[in-house]
Amino acid sequence: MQPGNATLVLFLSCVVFLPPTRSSSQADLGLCSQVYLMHQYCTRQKINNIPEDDFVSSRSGVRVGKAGPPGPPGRRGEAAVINYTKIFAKMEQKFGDIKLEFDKKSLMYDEMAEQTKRNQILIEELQKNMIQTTIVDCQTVKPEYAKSTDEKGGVYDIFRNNKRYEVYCDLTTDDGGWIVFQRRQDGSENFYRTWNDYAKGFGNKTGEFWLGLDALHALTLNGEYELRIDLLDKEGNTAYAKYSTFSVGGKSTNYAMNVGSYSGSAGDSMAYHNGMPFSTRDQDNDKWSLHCGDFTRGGWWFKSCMHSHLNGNYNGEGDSRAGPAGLYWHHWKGSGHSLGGTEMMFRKSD
Ligand SMILES: [Ca+2]
Repeated sequence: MQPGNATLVLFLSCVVFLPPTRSSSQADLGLCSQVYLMHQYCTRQKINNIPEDDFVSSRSGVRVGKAGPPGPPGRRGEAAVINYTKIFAKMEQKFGDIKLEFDKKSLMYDEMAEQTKRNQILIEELQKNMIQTTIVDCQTVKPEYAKSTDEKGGVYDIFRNNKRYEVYCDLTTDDGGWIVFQRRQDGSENFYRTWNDYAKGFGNKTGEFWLGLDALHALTLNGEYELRIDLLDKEGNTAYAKYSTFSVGGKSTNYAMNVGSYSGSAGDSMAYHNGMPFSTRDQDNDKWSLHCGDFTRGGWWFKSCMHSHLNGNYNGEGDSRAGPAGLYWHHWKGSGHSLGGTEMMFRKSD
C-alpha cells in the first residue's frame, strides 16, 4: 500500500468508526489529527524519505494528550544486608593511613625539634664566641670562660686582631688582671731550648711555661703595659720587681725588650738588659764574645751576660764562665743562689 493510501484509510477510519455523538466535536478532530501525525511520523521513519521540516511544520497544532493508566505495582526488593566486615576493613585502612600520616608528621616534628636544638646550641656558641672575641686581656676576662682555675686565677683565651692566645691570668696579685708569661716552680720543664721554641712558647699554663716571644710582641704592641716579676727563694722568702712600662719588639728586632722605671723589693736587675734582643742556645744576639744562652742553659735578653736570668737551669747547672748559673736575680740574692720560683707578668697600665 502506498503511503498516501494508508493515510486515507486511517483518516476514513477515524471518520467512519468514531462514535456519532463525538464525530462533530472539536476534541474528536484533534484526536484524528494526532493519529494522522503519528501515521506520518511512522511512515517517515519507515521509508525515510520525508523531509524533517514537513513533519515539524505539521506539528504546530499538537496538544499533549492525557496521561495513561497507572502501571502495575513494582516488585518489592530483597532486604539490604550491611557488610560490616567490609566497612570495618575500610575504616581500618583509613585509620592505618591516618596513623601513617601521623607517624610521618611526628618524625618530621622530632627532626625539626632536633634541628632547633642544634641551631640553639650553634647560636649560643656564636654568641659566646662573639663575646669572647671582645676579651683582649686578663683585665676583661669573665669567670664563666675560664678553661681552668686555681686559687690565684686561671687559664683563659684572649683575642687580639682575630687571633686567639691561651694565657694564664693572675687575678689576685696586686689587684690582678695580669697576663703571666713565665713561671718556674719545680724544675719540671726544660728551658734549655731553641730560638723557635722560645718564639712559639712551651710548657704547661698551669705549671712551668714560657708564653712565647711572638705572643709577647703581639700582646704588648698597642698601648702601655707594666711588668711585674715575683720571686721566691729556696727558703720560702718572696720579693717582687715592677716596671712602669714593658714591651717586646717583633722578630725583626730579635724580640728586643724595653722596660721603664723600677719599683719593688727585689732590686732592679732588669735595667741592665733594657733594649737588648733575645738570645737562645742556638742564636747568639748578646754582646759577649762567647755565647751567653748556651753557657747559661736558657734563653734571655742577655747583654754581657746578665744581672738577671730567670730561664736558667732550675737546679743551678751551667758553665760559670758566663756568670752565675740557675735562676738568677743579682740585686736580691746575688750569685750562688738559684731561686725556687719565679713568675713574670704584665698588664695594661693606661
Ligand atoms: Ca755573643
